[in-house]
Amino acid sequence: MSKIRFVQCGDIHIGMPFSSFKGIFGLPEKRRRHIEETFEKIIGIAADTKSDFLIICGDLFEEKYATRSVIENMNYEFGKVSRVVMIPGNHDPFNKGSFYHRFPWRENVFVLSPERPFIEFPDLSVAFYHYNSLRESDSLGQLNLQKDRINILMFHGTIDTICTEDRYLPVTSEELERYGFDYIAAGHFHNTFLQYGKNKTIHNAGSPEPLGFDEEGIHSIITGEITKEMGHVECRAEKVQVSNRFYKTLEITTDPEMSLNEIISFVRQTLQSVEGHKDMLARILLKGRRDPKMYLDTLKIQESLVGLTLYAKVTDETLPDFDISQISKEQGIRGVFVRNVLEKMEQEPHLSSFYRSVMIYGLEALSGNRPSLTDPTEEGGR
Ligand SMILES: [Mn+2]
Repeated sequence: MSKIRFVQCGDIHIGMPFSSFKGIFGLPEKRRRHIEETFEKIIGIAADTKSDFLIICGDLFEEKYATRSVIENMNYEFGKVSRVVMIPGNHDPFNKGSFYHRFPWRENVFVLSPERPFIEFPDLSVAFYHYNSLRESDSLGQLNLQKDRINILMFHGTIDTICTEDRYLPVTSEELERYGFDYIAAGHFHNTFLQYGKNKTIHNAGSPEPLGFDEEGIHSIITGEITKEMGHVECRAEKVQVSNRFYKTLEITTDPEMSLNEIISFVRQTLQSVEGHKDMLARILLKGRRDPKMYLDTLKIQESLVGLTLYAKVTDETLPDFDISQISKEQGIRGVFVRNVLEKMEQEPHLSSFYRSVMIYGLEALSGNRPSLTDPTEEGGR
């Protein structure tokens, strides 16, 4: 009988620049420290649970940004666990001169790559294979898996996703499961999924420290146990949360009767009602209607939130509450504009929602405010 205990993670992205926060003093550095803290917590879990393996499925660090001293810290931390098996990802590829290639990793650290696409540990009856490298060398056809061993396949890439901009090494779950591996440890997707695929063998840990507003909610790693006896496999895998920090988008609806200070206190209350708000990175979208004469000072709102969250960005998406019928009777340019748009709406009723936007944005421009359209998005790329 063979039995192993393990911790699986991936997509930690140590050294991430957090360029979307670059205008905010100290925040990118703070977020990088958060990632390192989370990495150290994972090491702690692997050590405390006496796991035989820490399995890291790519994107452990940012090859472009990670410094040698950060890599040295990681290598030191690896000394606290039994064995580490890791594969490169698209953010830390195995190139000549890359840290995977040239760094003198400790003896208990094993990097799978085109130079070493598989490794066996006869003492525990386990073997690890690297899908990406085996595919590169066209040798998936000659695996010859030993049935009495626990066979684990490691993979970094996109599974079963056809329509996405981010298609790094796309494969189907069928293809991954075709070779008869007992457990498939995947990375690249930043969300967690367990027991995926027809045979339920595919497990993706996700990013343990969430990295942006496209990764909202609580993130995890996987801890598990695999037992194999007479060819029969028993596998237990579960999600474990390692970081309390989370990203969240909050939509807050204002109405035209509210003063700026009332909006501020409403936003503060909403933030404080979120559990764990001190660990939150919040994106606050102000929606609804507002008094067209009021200047909605988003910076003032933002400043009022300091200390309530790790980060808060306020975006004004409200629409001014214009009295259209009143304005249509005016003599000046506003009156002419509104009368023209109303006439268009009547002629082309199927375009009425379009003309309604024309009306609102036009009136806002005429009242001297710059119509606020939405923000450019946060940094992407898994
Ligand atoms: Mn990644």
